[in-house]
Amino acid sequence: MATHRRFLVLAGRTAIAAVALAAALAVPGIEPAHADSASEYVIVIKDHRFQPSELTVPAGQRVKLVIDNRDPTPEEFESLDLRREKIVPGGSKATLWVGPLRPGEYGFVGEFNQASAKGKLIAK
Ligand SMILES: [Cu+2]
Repeated sequence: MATHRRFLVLAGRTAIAAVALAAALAVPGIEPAHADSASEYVIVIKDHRFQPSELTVPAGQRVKLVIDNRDPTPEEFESLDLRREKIVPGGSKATLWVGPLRPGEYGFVGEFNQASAKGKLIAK
């Protein structure tokens, strides 16, 4: 009986852990309900350059970035400042969320073409 009860306690803990894990894993997929096209910013990659290379976004709120890679080759959007990196295959778009950001400048590069693909986000 004692063994059985211990099993139930363990099973209960495992279930709680599983639920907690599922919740934790689900978090990156949850986007704020208020986010819409008003807070969406498009950065085009063309000829291994970002257009625009400087982009002003609102501080203090989540910002949706759409990286539109119009080159035929893949690029990796990478920002140590924003702690983001994302590979964007040639001819495709990728979405990433950043922020809420403190006011300031946040550099980013195209890791596969760092000589030309450079830019920064300015949060105001
Ligand atoms: Cu990288």
